Amino acid sequence: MWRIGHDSSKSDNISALCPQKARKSTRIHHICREDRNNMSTAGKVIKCKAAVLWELKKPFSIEEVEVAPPKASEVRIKMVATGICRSDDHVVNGSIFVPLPVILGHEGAGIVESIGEGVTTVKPGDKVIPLFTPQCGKCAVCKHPEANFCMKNDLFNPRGTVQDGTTRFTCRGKPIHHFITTSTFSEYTVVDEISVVKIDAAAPLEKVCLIGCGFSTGYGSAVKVAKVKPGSTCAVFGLGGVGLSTIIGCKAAGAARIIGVDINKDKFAKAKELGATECISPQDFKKPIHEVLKEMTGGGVDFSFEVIGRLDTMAEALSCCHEAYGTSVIVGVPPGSENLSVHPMLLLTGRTWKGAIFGGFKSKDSIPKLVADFLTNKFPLDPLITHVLPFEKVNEGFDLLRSGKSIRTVLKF
Ligand code: PAD
Ligand code: ZN
Ligand code: ZN
Repeated sequence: MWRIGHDSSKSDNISALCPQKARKSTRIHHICREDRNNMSTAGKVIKCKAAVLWELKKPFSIEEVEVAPPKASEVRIKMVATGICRSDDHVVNGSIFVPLPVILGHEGAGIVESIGEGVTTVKPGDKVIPLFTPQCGKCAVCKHPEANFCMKNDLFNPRGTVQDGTTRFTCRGKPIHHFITTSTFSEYTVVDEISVVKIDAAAPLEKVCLIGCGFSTGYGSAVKVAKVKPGSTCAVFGLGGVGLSTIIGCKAAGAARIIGVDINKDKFAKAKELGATECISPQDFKKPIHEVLKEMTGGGVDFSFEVIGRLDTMAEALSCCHEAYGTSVIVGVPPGSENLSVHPMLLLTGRTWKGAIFGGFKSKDSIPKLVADFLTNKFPLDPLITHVLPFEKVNEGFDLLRSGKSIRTVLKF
C-alpha cells in the first residue's frame, strides 16, 4: 500500500539545497565544523547496538552495527528514547512493504552527535526529533499552504536509504536499510537535514519522542485534518496511542461528545480519562456499529476517525458520520494491496472523506511548536506511556502492543 505513487525527484542531490555548502569548503570552515562536532566520534564510524529486522514475522535481533559518519546535508543522532508504533509492527507482519534487512523505529528523540557539511539548522548537542515525513521546503507539497506529505518522503516506493540513495548502516558486512528516513531503533542513526528538527533544550526526550509520530498524528487528525468544531460530536475507532491522541485533539477543539469505539474494553478507562464521553464495543451489538452510532446521535456524528487500519472499520467510520455534513478521516494504515469499495451515494449526499499522514502537520514547522505546547501543559503525554523498557527489550515491547496490554512502550537507550 505504501508503494503507491512515485516521486521522480527523489534522486535530486539534496546538498544543492544548502547555499552555505560552497563557502564551507575552506580549511577555516572545516575546523569550525569539527570544533562543533563531538571530537571523539565525529568523522568516524560508530559501532553500536541496533535492532535489525532480517526477515518478516521474525523477532528483532539486537546486533552490533556500524554507523557511518554523516555526509553533506546529513546529521548523525545519538538516540535517547523511541516509542513503538503500530506502523512498525505493520512492517514486521508484512502489511507495509519496505526493503529488508532494515532498522525500524520512527517515533524517537535524541541528541545530535555530528553534522555533515552544509548543515545549518542543527548542531552537535541539540535535542532533536527525526521526521518520518520530511519537510524539504522546496517541493510543490512543501510550498502548498495546507499539504504536508513532502515529495522527499520515503513512505511510498520506499528505497530504505537516505536521500543520496545509499545507506549509512552495515551489519555483518551487509548494508542495512533505513526506515522512512528515521531508523530510531539504533543507538545512533543518520538522517538527512530535511528529516530532523531541533526542539527545546528543556524537553524530556523520553516523553516528547511521541510527538515524532503517534501523538501528533492523532491530535492533528482532529485539530488540523478534520478541524473539529466546538460543540460537535465525534467517534474515534481504535483506542491505541494514536486514537487516544485523536481524542485529546477532539477535546482540545471543544467537541461536546466523543464516542470511543474499540473491541478491547480494557482501553475504555483511559479513553474516558482523556476525554471520551462514552465508549462502545462493536462486539456488544448485533447490528453494524455505524447504525448504533447513528441511533445514538440522531442521524450520525459530525466527525469520525478510523485509527485502526482495517477496511471494514474504515467503511463503518464513513457510514457513521452524518450523511449531509459528516466528515470521516482515515488515520489507520490499511493492509497491503487491498481495496475498499463504498457506494458513491455515501459521498453524494454530502459526506467528506479524507485521510492524512502525520496528522496533516508540516513536520519541521509543527514539531517544535508541539513540544513547546507540551512544555506549557497544553496537552498530556504521560497517560499514553504505559511501559518504559531498556532498548534491548524491544521484542518485549512489541509483544505488549500485540497483546493489547500497552498503549505506548518507550524504549530508553
Ligand atoms: P494500536 O494497535 O495501539 O491501536 C489500535 C486499536 O484498535 C487497539 O486498541 C485495538 O484493540 C483496536 N482494534 C483492533 N481491531 C478493532 C476492530 N475490529 N474494531 C474496533 N477496534 C479495533 O495502534 P496505534 O494507535 O499505534 O496505531 C493505529 C493505526 O494508526 C495503525 O494502523 C497505525 O499504523 C496507524 C498510524 N498512522 C499514522 C499516519 O500517519 N496516518 C501514523 C501512526 C500510526
Ligand atoms: Zn507511527
Ligand atoms: Zn518537500
